[in-house]
Amino acid sequence: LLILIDYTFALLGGPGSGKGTQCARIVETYGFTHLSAGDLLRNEINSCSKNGAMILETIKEGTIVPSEVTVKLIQKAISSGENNKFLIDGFPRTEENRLAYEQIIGASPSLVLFFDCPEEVMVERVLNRNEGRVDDNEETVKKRLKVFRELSLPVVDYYSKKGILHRINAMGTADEIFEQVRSIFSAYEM
Ligand code: UP5
Ligand code: MG
Repeated sequence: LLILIDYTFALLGGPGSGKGTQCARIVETYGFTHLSAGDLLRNEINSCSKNGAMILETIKEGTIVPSEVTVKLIQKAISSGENNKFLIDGFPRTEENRLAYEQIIGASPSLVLFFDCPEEVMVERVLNRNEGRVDDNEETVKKRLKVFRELSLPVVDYYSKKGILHRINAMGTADEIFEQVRSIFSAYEM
């Protein structure tokens, strides 16, 4: 199976760092297809799929769903995407995720945006969100931050060494953050 992808940009950052918010703006301005790994997993819970119960437990714990499950959902979403420009939001979040993506999809992101945000700001945003997410409580947020530090930062480091990482200061207003995103995209002549 060959999937032709023109651009795959990954957005990484801790819980509440603003990935989803900025993705919505990028979609509006640049016409990308937004694939949030977390949303794909939450859809699986709601559609009562065979993995639903396992995914729910994993998200409640703030740990990581087995790579194969997530990669297959992303692969399916890519093949039914409306265009060939994808924003992969919140994935890969472990080195194992990254390798599974490379092996199964046979590609890697062409650019990675890292939303760098102090932990206390992330916690405040998540706890104020009020969208009824099972993982938006103090206990789970602490676990999500720990997982981010221990498992996701090495992925950020990997892309940084590869020279495709752009660090974004994720503090400030959504408008200010989008200005930074915009300047990166304009360098790509998007
Ligand atoms: N907000 C946003 N920007 C703001 C700003 N500049 N100033 C003030 N407020 C701002 O933003 C969070 C909140 O802050 C919102 O209320 C927003 O209005 C406000 P949002 O844009 O939603 O941040 P985001 O980075 O998307 O935060 P999210 O909580 O979605 O990040 P996570 O990475 O924690 O969540 P995700 O959905 O990606 O994953 C959830 C769980 O799924 C994981 O913990 C894990 O268990 C599982 N998962 C996997 O196992 N594997 C995967 O590959 C992906 C997920
Ligand atoms: Mg999100």
